[in-house]
Amino acid sequence: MLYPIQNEVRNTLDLSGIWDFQTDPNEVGEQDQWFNSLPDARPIAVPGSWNEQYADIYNYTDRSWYLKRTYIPSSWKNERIFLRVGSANYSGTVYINGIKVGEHKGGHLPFAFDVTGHVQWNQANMVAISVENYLIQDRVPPGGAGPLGVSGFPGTPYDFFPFAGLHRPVVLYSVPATHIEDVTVVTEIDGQTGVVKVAVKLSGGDGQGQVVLTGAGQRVEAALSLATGAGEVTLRVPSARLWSPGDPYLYDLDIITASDHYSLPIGIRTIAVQGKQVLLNGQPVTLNGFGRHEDFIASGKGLNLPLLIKDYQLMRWVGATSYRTSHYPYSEEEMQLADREGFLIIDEIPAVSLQFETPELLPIHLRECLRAIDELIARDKNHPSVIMWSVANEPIPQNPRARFAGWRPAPGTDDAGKQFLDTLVQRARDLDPTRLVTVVGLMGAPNEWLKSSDVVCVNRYWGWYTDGGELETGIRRMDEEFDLLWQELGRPIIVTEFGADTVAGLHGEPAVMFSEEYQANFIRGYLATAAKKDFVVGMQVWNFADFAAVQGINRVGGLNLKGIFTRTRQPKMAAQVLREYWRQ
Ligand code: BDP
Repeated sequence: MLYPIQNEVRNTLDLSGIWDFQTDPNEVGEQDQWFNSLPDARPIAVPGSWNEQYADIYNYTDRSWYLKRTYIPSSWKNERIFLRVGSANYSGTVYINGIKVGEHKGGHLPFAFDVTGHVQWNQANMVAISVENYLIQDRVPPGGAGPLGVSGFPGTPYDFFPFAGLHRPVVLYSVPATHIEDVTVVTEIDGQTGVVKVAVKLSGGDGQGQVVLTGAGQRVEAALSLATGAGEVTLRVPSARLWSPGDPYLYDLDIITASDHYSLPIGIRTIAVQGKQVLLNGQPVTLNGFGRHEDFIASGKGLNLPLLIKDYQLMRWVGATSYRTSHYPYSEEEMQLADREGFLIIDEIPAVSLQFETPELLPIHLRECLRAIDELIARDKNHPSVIMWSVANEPIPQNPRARFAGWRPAPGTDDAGKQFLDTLVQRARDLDPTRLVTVVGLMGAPNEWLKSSDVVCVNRYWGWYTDGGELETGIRRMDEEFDLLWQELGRPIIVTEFGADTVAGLHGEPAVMFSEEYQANFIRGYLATAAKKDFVVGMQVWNFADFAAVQGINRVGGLNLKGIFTRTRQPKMAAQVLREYWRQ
């Protein structure tokens, strides 16, 4: 799933803009041929969620149709043409000129269909995409209420708004008939030398190629044999300039074949776990930063480029160097920015709030999760910023709340979950042995479930969901639990979530819950405690910014207010605490 590029042999035609749109609550569109024209269209922006563009469809997540007319340049006539959708949440069905070319399920990963045989020359082409985000159980993430108390309306077991629509660009692109279909880059370090292994797959055909790496005043190249339609070559880069947050240096990699040319930026780096530490290029690193969301006013989960730049600037301003793509893969444009800006990313599939108690759902959820892992790794495997795959966020055991209070289940209760999660971890490792793999754990969930992770990632809310208002007690419990986790699991620990809902502008002396002071103290307390433990290698605050959640009694104004910044990106007091700690 290479990112489409423009060069002398490849073309892209971005269809971002205003499209025609209509909801289809009665599912009549297919039968009434809405792929040709919509009976009552209104304008909508692509990319963007539909929910915040019109008030009457805020809570609507069923099927809707998008239509756009476009010409295709006649210079593309002898090329292969694909229609690529960056993200249709949850499922997208694509038509061109009235012909259905394919359907994709899974809301945050790109898909492309070959439309070569269906395009019209010298007249406009009608592109239609129907999208639905039914909140039903046999999906990942599943719809319907869950046991954690975050459910509201619309019903979800997870704590973010189920935005729907075409969230990322829709692009037509052309490639030569015989083209480079896939590129996999793996880097190693041998003394001062960077070792860059490049594997290339052709779409069909064979031949000879060339791989060229340029950067840092050097040019290294090698011939590539693609005799069987695929080939591999190893480049050795003397005195390599390594990629790191302090110096996110990117080399240009060019792959040239008889008919095609593909380029991508690459970083030379390694990542490993050793004892208490995570090592980047052999040196210990810490992952200080955030759990985030793709979320903003009006655009919802739609790609919003100015917002990306702004958010990176704010993350730098507080001294963050990492984040997790909670709770689904983020846009490709964002991953490219992370490479360039030197952020360390935990890249997560949408397996949030899964439960394992309904035997009929297990194989369905497993299949969806495995597909998401396959597609995510295919998409993001060449990003130096991505150092860890997260295959689940907060899988939920039986009786989660009772477990906080010390209740213990009968032996075997958690086995189905363990088997499920271990299968996901193993899949990620098999596909990509060069990165770390983790499962992000819920408070009270069995530590058994974390045993196969390379790094122990836990979300903790001592002092908020438990011991609310008793911050000292909460922080003491965190302190004790850190030691227990280390004793039992013996792996470096990252707290991938900790935080407190905070109403910007609400102050308190004493610092009561929801005040800016409470959040500031909460974060200071956690950071100070973590700083005493050499096996804690990262603290990621929940959340970077306030974000849209479903409506319910825990979510004032339909928002989760744990942001360090408000939804409009103004800092709360806690931002200064982070600056003190992280910019030292
Ligand atoms: C955790 C979830 C996250 C929630 C957060 C919270 O992983 O998605 O938003 O707690 O409650 O359970 O704020």
